[in-house]
Amino acid sequence: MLKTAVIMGSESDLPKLEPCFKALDKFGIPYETRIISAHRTPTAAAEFASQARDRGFGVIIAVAGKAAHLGGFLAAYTTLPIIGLPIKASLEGIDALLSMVQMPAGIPVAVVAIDGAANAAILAAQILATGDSELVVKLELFRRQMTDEVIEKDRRLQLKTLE
Ligand code: RP5
Repeated sequence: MLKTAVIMGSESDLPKLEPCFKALDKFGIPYETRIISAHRTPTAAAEFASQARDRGFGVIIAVAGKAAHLGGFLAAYTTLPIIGLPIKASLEGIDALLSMVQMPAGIPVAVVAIDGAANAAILAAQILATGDSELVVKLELFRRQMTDEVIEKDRRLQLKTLE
């Protein structure tokens, strides 16, 4: 199976990533986690992105806060899909969201919600699932479980309301 790279701009982003790792584990997706900064270690960032496809990665999650140019920087060096995960590190995370989402035409970065770590992993799974039927089955099961949970919660609420 193709791997997912989770690249964060700083160690300070790490506490926000638990739901991302949890979801990748749930889907059995192999991943590599790195701290690589677009401005503090730009050579490492360029090198990682340039080699990522040959190293067996299928998608890269770029995690960053503030002026979050990491996703766009990595995207400049690879044609792999990049998922931007904007982190709330200042200005409620709006700075990071806009920095990631407003890529000029030609070099896209697909961006999830501010601190939307679980969705970054689920989107990575959906991208990888285009070439992996086992992953499709896991995603469908995940959807069914989510639906069942909501139905069950609704049922319990109805019972409570009738009491
Ligand atoms: C970004 O700046 C990082 O992704 C982090 O979210 C933010 C703050 O970094 P630190 O100053 O905490 O290292 O590069």
